Amino acid sequence: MTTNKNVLAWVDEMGALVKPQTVVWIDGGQAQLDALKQEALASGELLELNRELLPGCTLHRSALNDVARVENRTYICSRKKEDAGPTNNWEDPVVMYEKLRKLYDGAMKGKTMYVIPYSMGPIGSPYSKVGLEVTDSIYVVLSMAIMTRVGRDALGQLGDSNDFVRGLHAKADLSEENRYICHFPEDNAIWSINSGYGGNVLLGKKCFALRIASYQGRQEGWLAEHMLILGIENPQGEVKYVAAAFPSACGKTNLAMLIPPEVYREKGYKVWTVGDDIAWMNIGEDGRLWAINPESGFFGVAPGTNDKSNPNALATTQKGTIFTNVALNLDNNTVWWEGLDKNPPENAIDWKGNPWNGKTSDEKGAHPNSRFTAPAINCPSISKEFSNPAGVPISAIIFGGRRAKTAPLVYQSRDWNHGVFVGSIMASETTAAAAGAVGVVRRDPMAMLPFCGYHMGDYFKHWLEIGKKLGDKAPKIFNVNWFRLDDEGHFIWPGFGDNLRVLDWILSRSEGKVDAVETPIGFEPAPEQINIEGLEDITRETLAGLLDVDKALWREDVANIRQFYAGFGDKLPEELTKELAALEKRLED
Ligand code: GTP
Ligand code: SPV
Ligand code: MN
Repeated sequence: MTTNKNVLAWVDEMGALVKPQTVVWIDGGQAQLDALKQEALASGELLELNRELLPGCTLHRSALNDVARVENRTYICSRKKEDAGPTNNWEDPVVMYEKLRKLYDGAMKGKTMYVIPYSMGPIGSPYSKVGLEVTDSIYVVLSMAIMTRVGRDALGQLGDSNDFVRGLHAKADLSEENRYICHFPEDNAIWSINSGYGGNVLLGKKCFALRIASYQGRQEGWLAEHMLILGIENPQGEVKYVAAAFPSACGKTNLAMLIPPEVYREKGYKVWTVGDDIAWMNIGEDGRLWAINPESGFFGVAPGTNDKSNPNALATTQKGTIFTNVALNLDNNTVWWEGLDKNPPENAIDWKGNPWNGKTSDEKGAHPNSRFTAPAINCPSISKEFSNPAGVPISAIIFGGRRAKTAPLVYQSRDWNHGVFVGSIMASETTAAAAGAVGVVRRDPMAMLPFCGYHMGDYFKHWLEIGKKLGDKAPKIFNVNWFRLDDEGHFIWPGFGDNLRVLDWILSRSEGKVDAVETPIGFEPAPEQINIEGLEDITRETLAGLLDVDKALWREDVANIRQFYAGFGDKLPEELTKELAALEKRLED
């Protein structure tokens, strides 16, 4: 399929290590993918769902101990420990390669090794990059074919170049003690073993498009970010784009596909989805920041997705989708998850593969991190710029987390450097997207804590430098929090489609069209500047509460940030230390 000597040599080298019975190259054609799907159906790796209701859709169950990203088994193996920084696990590449080689040795004996060439980003875009993944899993092949542009086109994009990311994946025996997700940024390499869960094994996604790409972006002067990209079309037909970074399971997919509230729809507002998880952003010839979505599908959280919260996501999953770890409704051979509707199936199989009665069981039918892998082209709100090689120009950057208190509904940073500070102090309650405790507040700068492939102090510096290059063409930077709770523990803000009301203010501010109120943490709308027309339970007073800045809480936060910052040592840019001191000062009065 290719004459690229670098590619051929690398595939040979991987084959010699894992010793498969056969090697199959993925060409990207439908015939081959269909045949592989049949093979997976025959072996039980995939289950076919109702052909009329969910055409082309399948269900997959991963091993019970393998249902989320494993951050404690994820390593950045740069030559120098310092280059991985305090937020990453590190091991010397020589040591790690040696250890892993033993695990991979013969790991594909008697099996097929699939070679997947793929492009992250539209074919033909100067911002796209090519990767190769070898794997022993058909589930991985079929998922990669949804999530990325696989096959001959990707090899065409690469040509004779040696500039490709080398991904080695083997499910091996799924042993937890020997599960490793290792990145070698200086070698453009990713080695993943003993997992079959999405974020650990679809190597184009977090491993390449964030961990390796963030490292590349720093060398080459661009940004690889954990951000959704969406376009907002106003009644005049002008579309403005924003990029937003929220931690895992904090609302990127939902925001990216939002349906405007009725008052906005009536006026002619529309929202267009460009990406739901990752943005690669380059400074364009016009000096502005341009973003592409390197992916071609959505690996979205299933629970909570329904025809009210996210009808576009639900529609996207109705054909050609792989569901992972959701419940199977035996009555009609469809899928179910918590929050899909109020009518759980009685005659079902839960995500673990056991008989399950949704009406009587105390257990969940779907895993909290169960997912759908769906083609982006299915999405009713997909942007016509989705595959534009140039990307889309970004007017505003939005950071946000899941905070019960402290962070207000929205605020704007004072300038770019302050915006970088706001991103760097992001905090959020942990979710089921990663193994470990859920609901614990942790600092998650730019939502990149688990995904930055190098020292985070250097990452902040890189952001500051990009700001200098962008100058007055830089997007404005904001922070949002949809997750403030009332005293009874309910979300105060309705969220989802109504988040457009906040985006509306954000866009007006980026265009300098509206005033704002200065607070110690940044600029906020006055309560009457957020359009609440048509919202039943939200009054001006509720909004005032949502926008309230509790100085005592923020002072506590400052102390916590100072501790967090201390971990970066002298790599922490002075600009950020200054911003922290200035915030503290403003909180004093
Ligand atoms: P990853 O794919 O892990 O990166 O997650 P994500 O950031 O795309 O999160 P997603 O949009 O899938 O949302 C995760 C959870 O947050 C779901 O249970 C949603 O129902 C919930 N959620 C999303 N948006 C909102 C919102 O505006 N308000 C509230 N209260 N919940 C939301
Ligand atoms: C996330 O956890 O942020 C995801 C899912 O988008 S995974 O691909 O598993 O990382
Ligand atoms: Mn994500």
